[in-house]
Amino acid sequence: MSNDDYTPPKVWTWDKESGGHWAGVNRPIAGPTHEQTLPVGDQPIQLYSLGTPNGIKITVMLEELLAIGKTDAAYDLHRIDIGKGEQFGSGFVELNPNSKIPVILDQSKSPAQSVFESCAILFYLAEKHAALLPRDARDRTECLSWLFWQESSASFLGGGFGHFYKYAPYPMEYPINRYAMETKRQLDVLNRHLADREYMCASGYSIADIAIWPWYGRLALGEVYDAAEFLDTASYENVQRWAKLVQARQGVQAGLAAAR
Ligand SMILES: N[C@@H](CCC(=O)N[C@@H](CS)C(=O)NCC(=O)O)C(=O)O
Repeated sequence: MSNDDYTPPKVWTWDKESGGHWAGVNRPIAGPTHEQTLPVGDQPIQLYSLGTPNGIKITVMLEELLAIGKTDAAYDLHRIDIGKGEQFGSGFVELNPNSKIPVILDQSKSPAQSVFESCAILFYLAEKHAALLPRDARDRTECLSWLFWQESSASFLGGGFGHFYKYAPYPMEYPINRYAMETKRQLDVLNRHLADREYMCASGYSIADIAIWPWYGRLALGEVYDAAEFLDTASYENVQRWAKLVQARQGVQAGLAAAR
């Protein structure tokens, strides 16, 4: 296998030996691969997750809520080993047909409410607790714009740049160039936006910061994909300042520790 000897076939078929870090678990079909009942604890929130950027969002959110006295945010964290394919267990797929962490089950509702997609979980928890999402319509709209920005942008960073820079079976110049360019453009979007504000939204710290920091904040600080030098993240000074400000929060530190 090399960079230049591939001609796409007429009809794509699944090459199980395609290599790369995730070749053993990635597949082109949905649905469960095996029976597996999920563990359930006593706390109101059951979180099925892992210490990845999307997983960290939720432990940070829950720890931030606990820090402001929202006792209903107490949670049991059940680790889902995505490297072993636990996201394809029947119990997990029942909660998230998309087979990706994180997922929550809110047992304080009757019947219990499941929520998947990390930003939907952040929004759900912010609504439930009336916290970390501004009430004012204008501020709220701004905050939701950045929340949705994160969700659509991170696939270029994670599935694009991170995949080809870190997980692909061998380095490929074209996709690395393509996704490094887009990642740097996104970092510049953030850098310009943060030039005249402390946090992502004018109203203050919010779920937009909680969604964006585990990806772009930690990338800037050299903690995602070991790519800080390659992407020259030090040059994004406003992102650096914001990333350190968010990182210093007690809830963020607690959320990181829990996710580890
Ligand atoms: N858009 C989803 C993405 C979730 C996602 O990609 N989760 C990854 C880990 S960060 C996963 O579970 N991967 C397992 C797989 O692809 O099989 C979200 O924000 O919740």
